[in-house]
Amino acid sequence: DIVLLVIKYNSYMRFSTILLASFFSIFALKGFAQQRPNVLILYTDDLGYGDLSSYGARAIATPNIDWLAQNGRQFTDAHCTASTCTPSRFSILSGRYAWRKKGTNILPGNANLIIPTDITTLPKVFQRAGYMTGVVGKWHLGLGDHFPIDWNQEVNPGPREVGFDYSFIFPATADRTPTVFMENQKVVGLDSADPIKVDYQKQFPEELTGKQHPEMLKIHSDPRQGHDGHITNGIGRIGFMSGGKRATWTDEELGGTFNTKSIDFIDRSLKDGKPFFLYYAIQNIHVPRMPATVFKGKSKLGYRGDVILEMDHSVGVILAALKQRGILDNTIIIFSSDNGPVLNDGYLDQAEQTAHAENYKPTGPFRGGKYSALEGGTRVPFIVYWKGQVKAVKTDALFSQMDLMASFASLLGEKLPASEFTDSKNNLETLLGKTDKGRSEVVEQAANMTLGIVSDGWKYIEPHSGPAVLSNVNIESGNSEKPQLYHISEDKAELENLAAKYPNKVKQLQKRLEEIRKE
Ligand code: NG6
Ligand code: CA
Repeated sequence: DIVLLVIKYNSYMRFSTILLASFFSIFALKGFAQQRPNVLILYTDDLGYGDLSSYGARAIATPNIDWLAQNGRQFTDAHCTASTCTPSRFSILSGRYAWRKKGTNILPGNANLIIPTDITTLPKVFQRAGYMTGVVGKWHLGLGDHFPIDWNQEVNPGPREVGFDYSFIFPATADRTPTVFMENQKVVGLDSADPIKVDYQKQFPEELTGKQHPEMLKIHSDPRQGHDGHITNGIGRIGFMSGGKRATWTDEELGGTFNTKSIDFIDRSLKDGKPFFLYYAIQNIHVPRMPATVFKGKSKLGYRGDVILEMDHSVGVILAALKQRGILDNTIIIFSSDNGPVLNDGYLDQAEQTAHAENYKPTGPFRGGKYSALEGGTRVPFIVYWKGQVKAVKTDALFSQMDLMASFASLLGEKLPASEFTDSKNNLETLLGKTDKGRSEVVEQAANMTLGIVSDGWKYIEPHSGPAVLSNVNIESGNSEKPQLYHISEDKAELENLAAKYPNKVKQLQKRLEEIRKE
């Protein structure tokens, strides 16, 4: 009897174990899928190191981003790869230095896609791991593969071919035509009776431009800097455009629209039971700075300050949405910027005057800014939040946005193909605060293609001709005919050129830069 009982018991156990096991394996997989963290990158445009109260700004308060900084890991030495937008975005998405590839500098609004469609990208790493991937906001990486782009059809290749399941973007910048939204690579609100044409050389006969009709403008462009082409919503743009009257956006609605589209995307991923990867490329605080009406006049810093407040509010809206859905704790949030700050970038919006009056320094302790080879060009705010996983401790570790690809691949157990060269390094431990050791070196790219290298506390900037100050934007370029060497860990503002004093250090860094160039 006992034997029989044992046999019965055993077979019962075996059966129920099989049942339980199959139940658990389905369940466990599902559970695993649900537990894998969502990843949200909040990538702002032209936000400087000194533009956040958590990074020392006094004339402005950014409570939502500060909350991320206080409860997450705040980097003080993190870099975008370039001091302008297109190359930095190329790098964060492809894990490669943009200067390795021709034609990756600031793109016009009618350029073709510059990210090859056959390479591994940051969103493709997430796709391979079963994530739903999306991009919302500013694209500025080109669209299509032939010229001219037909804006009245779906434009391929684009974000989808780069690895995004969903896209809601504007093609280039807010100051470039075409001033339209595109959802999954089709213009939103397109009217076939009013087809869209874009040109960057010549004006369309029926078109009104800022140059000819300044009386139609609600914000004036700086005559030295153009932005006097097509008029949309009382603002002159770079480039020309005809048609698409119903499709053109209103600048004041950009922030709210992108927030809504981001949250809709998050909801779809929840419905599908998939973790999400969202690259939310917030269009603020790039020119034309045209805050939502409720933010106009809210800061002491003119429209530039107002759009910082609006951008911070957007972060708050997204945080609240995640919290409401119970997924804030299981979402890794990264906040950063694509290049350093600029006050006058083409429109007379009082940014310079108000900053001056408030003794406001958008680059914080650094010199230079957007376009520059100096540190203000690429050292940007960088915050990582992940509840319970990332300790709320500041770090001085050197970090590059380009490393997100290899680091997330490591987190997700995805291998980057060995045959494919990338510059992206697995620095997951640095990202998540397991170590304070960062990269040993990083290359910085200026708008004029000057390269600099930061290595073990030193920075070398290669000689380059050109003015020391970019007069239109009033930013120090970092140009010098002579090699520059700074002890950057001590001399943050790059005030004392030590090249003559340490010629061997100069040689060593020159050599290293050449090696990296040839990799
Ligand atoms: C510059 C524009 C500037 C801005 C920038 C791109 C002029 C004189 N200036 O060429 O206004 O649009 O390109 O900014 O045209 S970025 O953040 O997208 O790199
Ligand atoms: Ca930018």
